[in-house]
Amino acid sequence: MPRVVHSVCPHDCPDACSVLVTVEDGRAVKIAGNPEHPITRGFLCAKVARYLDRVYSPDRVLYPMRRVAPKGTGGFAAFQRISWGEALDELAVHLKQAEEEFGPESILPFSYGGTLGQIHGYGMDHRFFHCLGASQLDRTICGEAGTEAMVSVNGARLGVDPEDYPFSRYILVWGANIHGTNIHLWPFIEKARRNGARLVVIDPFRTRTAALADWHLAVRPGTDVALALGMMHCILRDGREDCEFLASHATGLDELRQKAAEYTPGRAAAITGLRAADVEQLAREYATAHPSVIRLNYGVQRTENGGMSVRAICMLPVLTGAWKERGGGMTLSTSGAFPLNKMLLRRPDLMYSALGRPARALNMNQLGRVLTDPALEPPVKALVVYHSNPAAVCPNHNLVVEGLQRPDLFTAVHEQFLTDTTDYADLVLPAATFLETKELVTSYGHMYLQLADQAIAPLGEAVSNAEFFRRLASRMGLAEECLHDSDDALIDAALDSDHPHLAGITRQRLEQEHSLPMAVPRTEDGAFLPFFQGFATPDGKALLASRELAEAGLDPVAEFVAPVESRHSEELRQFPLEFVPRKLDHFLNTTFTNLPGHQKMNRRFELQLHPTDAAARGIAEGDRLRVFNSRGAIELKAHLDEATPEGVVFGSLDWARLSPGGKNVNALTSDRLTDMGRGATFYSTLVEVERF
Ligand SMILES: Nc1nc2c(c(=O)[nH]1)N[C@H]1C(S)=C(S)[C@@H](COP(=O)(O)OP(=O)(O)OC[C@H]3O[C@@H](n4cnc5c(=O)[nH]c(N)nc54)[C@H](O)[C@@H]3O)O[C@H]1N2
Ligand SMILES: Nc1nc2c(c(=O)[nH]1)N[C@H]1C(S)=C(S)[C@@H](COP(=O)(O)OP(=O)(O)OC[C@H]3O[C@@H](n4cnc5c(=O)[nH]c(N)nc54)[C@H](O)[C@@H]3O)O[C@H]1N2
Ligand code: SF4
Ligand SMILES: [Mo]
Repeated sequence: MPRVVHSVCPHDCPDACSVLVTVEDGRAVKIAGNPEHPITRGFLCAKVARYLDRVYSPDRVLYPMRRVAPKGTGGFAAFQRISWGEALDELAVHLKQAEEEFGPESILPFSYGGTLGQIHGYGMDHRFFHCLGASQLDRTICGEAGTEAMVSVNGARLGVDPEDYPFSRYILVWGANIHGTNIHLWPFIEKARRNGARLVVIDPFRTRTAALADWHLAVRPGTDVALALGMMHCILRDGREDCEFLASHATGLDELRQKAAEYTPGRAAAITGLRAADVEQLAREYATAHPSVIRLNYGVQRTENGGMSVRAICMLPVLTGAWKERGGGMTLSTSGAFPLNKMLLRRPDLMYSALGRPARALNMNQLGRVLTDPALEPPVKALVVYHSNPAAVCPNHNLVVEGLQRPDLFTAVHEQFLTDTTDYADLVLPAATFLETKELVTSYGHMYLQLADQAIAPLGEAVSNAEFFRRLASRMGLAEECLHDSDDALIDAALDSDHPHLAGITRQRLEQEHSLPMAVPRTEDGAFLPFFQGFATPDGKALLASRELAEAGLDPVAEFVAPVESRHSEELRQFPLEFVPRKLDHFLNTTFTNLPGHQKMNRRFELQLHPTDAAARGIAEGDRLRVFNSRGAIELKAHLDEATPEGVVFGSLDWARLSPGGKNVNALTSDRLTDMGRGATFYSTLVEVERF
């Protein structure tokens, strides 16, 4: 008899879908979006709709393996199958050896977004490494610049509930690829449009969403701060600000006024590549439509200016008082609605028992430097990678590879497939997929906490992340009791909180109901107005000017600062094109890149450029191109498109081992960090292009 199991997609995606898995004789035979879930609404993205191709792929890593060929070679032939016992012994020996010779901080965990599950993604592993006293990983590759910037204005990671979008009359999608990365918001946007809302997209790339919008503004990458300040210039000049809301809900208006005065529409236009009339029109439309909502995602903040850009954008709904209305305000992340007990779940206090202090934190965006810096004390000697693919996703790829090649570095990778990173692994351990585990899942795009039931037994000898670290802790003889907690005990720890948002939410209830809305305060008609009662700052007011930023040497309001390389005329002459190495709509970062069905859905290995830039270089459609800068060179095929802004070119993220020439777009990106949040600056990259 087939049975239907309630699961949840834990991949790095704001939608956190409720997934129904049909299981027959222990095998998953069907996967579908839950029609009863208010956000999932019965459909999955094209990637996960084909998830069974992934679970049952003949390429799955199903057994522990030890390297038998030189580092840098991949494929199953480079490895020999061993038992879990042998694998754990080998790993334990290397961790102990590193600890004894160089201290526990010579061990570095490396994990990120393979799963956002609370138990397997960020639970038991943290306990394990804290207990050892291993280095911490500063996990800033994705959204830290934007998060810090948003919090610097609003005080919290809260935003408009997607279910309130239909109330909006003006939707400004700003550096967010809705159809690619947040598809479950689209039905709510469509509903708003049926109710008369206007949809405007600000994105240098003509995404599918931009093509469907009422208006698309192809801003130059990294210049959004100037656009937002230009809009605020017009709004303040025309007296369209909400004086009453500002008086009661914000500080720093005078400083903002002075700063915005500098950003005339003409100046904003010159920086952003838009027309002054566009800046004027956008400001007028935005400030006069009510309610208005801004859907920011993380595209804006992957630039050197990323923090300042998000900060300036966050000021817009404060200036117009948009937060007062249902369907008004902005959304970058809703993750602040889930106040789980992370202290109890992750046990950072264990670091103090191990070291008497917090362990050092190494920035994941600078993995190459971390692994190759001769001055780093202690050096990293053992690297444990799980649910991440650093050899593909980290900036400055060539330096990362140089580090991973080090013969004295021991690298273990817990994975579902042989990836770019396993090409450098000494040991590969088989990882379970989400169908094979029980998990607690939050969201950064909606307000439901969900529990995923295990649908099928792990394939082969695969184990979940939590189970991997439980086994390793036992093998290393770590007596700390909490390292042996069951998945249920971990879930209970996460839910063990008096926070009002978690009122009435227990594991038992989640086991029965699968998905529960967070108990955030709502108005009588059910609206969630995150900041109407006051912002989440110490004095309840939005900070339009920040003393903390001034102390850190940044502009206290916001300011456009040109990216480092474009300030050097020699660099600019050699590498005059701005390169945006984006994510693809039918992969998830580099997850799914190896599956033939998914590959067919994407346009891959292309450099999209404007016909004028192509003509200047004698490039025609389909030409083989060499794209290069001082960090590296890659090979792509020319795709000419009129919708590309002149001077800007686009590439996309893929596995390096599958890319022509064996290098992916991150061979070109730099490991410079964002102005706020120590984030990655993928979208501030300069290149030149020539025909092969
Ligand atoms: N299909 C799919 N879904 C995904 C992912 C995926 O790889 N594929 N990744 C997941 C992850 S990890 C994340 S963090 C989210 C991210 O979700 P998004 O933030 O939506 O994704 P990005 O592609 O980084 O950026 C969004 C858009 O910003 C544009 N952009 C780039 N630079 C700038 C700029 O300077 N200014 C402006 N205004 N726009 C700019 C890009 O062209 C892109 O279309 O998506 C998640 N969902
Ligand atoms: N050029 C460029 N680079 C980028 C980006 C970009 O837009 N452009 N985006 C950046 C962003 S926003 C992010 S978040 C990062 C993402 O970087 P990563 O978090 O490294 O994401 P993925 O490349 O998807 O790799 C995740 C890996 O985890 C594995 N995995 C999945 N589930 C599990 C599990 O449960 N257990 C274990 N052990 N393994 C699992 C998958 O097979 C996959 O190989 O990439 C960043 N890199
Ligand atoms: S990747 Fe996103 S849209 Fe696709 S199933 Fe998972 S949560 Fe839903
Ligand atoms: Mo991300």
